[in-house]
Amino acid sequence: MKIQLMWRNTATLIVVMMMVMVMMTVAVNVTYDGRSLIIDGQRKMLFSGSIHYPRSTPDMWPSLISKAKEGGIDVIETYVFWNLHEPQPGQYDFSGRRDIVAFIKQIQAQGLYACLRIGPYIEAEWTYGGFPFWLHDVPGIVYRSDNEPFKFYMQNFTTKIVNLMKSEGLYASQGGPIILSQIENEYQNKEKSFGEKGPPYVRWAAKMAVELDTGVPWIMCKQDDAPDPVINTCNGRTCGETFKGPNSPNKPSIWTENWTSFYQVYGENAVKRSAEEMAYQVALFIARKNGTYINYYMYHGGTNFGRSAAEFMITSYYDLAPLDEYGKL
Ligand SMILES: *[C@@H]1O[C@H](CO)[C@@H](O)[C@H](O)[C@H]1NC(C)=O
Ligand SMILES: *[C@@H]1O[C@H](CO)[C@@H](O)[C@H](O)[C@H]1NC(C)=O
Ligand SMILES: CC(=O)N[C@H]1CO[C@H](CO)[C@@H](O)[C@@H]1O
Repeated sequence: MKIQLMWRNTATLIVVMMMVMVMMTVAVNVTYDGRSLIIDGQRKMLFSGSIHYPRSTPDMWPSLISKAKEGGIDVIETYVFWNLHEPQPGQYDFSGRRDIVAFIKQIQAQGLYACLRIGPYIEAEWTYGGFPFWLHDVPGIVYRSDNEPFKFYMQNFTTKIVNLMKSEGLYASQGGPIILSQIENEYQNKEKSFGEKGPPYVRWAAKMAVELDTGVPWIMCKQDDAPDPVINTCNGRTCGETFKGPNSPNKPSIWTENWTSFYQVYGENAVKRSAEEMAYQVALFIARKNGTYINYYMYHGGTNFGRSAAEFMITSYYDLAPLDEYGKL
């Protein structure tokens, strides 16, 4: 009896110790140089895949992520969807499909890294590009420009998300899975329309993000002049040909959106892209552009539920990605 009890206590102790060891988070240092991202002193060649948490249901997340892992993916990339999280100013919602913390923790549980693309303007074929509609009623607001009311709300939401991630210990610098964050999104495409208000906005956005002190690098996609230390990255089908390269010899070459297919609009055909052609472009990007991080956009597209799709978009999103709308290979 006594021996049995001792044995049981010892077994319990071992189990508890193992649980503590698993839960003990080890801060990981993420830096970069001209060759690659460097994680804990090791150079990394990373393959990443986009999965947007609100385009599937939480019960699908574990299997989507594990199938991506089986497919050789190291990093899951997702946008953050402002209008889902702040439907009214200051009223936040992180329930159900909006539970970004649970999504990131699932990525961590499966031993993968995460790239958090906060935007908070994300486009993403999502209604209003992710902006909550109430922004429209803020007096004097001009979106995505050197405009005080806009900058106030952009900083407010970005800070909210960064603080949420920090409070859950989700940055790699805290032992979490997030190794990169993104600010803005393909802004250069639109920058000219803002005239002289464009460049100071880019500088402000970069500085604001860096000052949030996440302990991991920031990126700006399709922004050739991303201010230091923010890394400029490439989006497109043929970055192995088109990317002008990092804007400093100290920044690595990163491809944040490699379109595996394309979004489909009403009345048009699905866009197919062969695995061979994509593999060729990835090889070119590595060989010619010193590429060390490649993200497949999308790895799983999923569903535009309710009225969340942008105009003309069908409810199915990137159904021809490696995982189809329902998560099948
Ligand atoms: C965001 O703005 C609200 C007021 O609308 C304020 O209560 C809150 O503290 C701000 N949050 C941050 C992180 O600045
Ligand atoms: C790739 O790296 C080599 C060696 O560091 C450098 O000479 C070259 O300019 C780089 N190419 C690009 C496209 O950045
Ligand atoms: C320039 C361009 O075509 N950009 C697209 C990149 O991909 C995202 C997501 O598919 C779209 O939102 C952009 O319009």
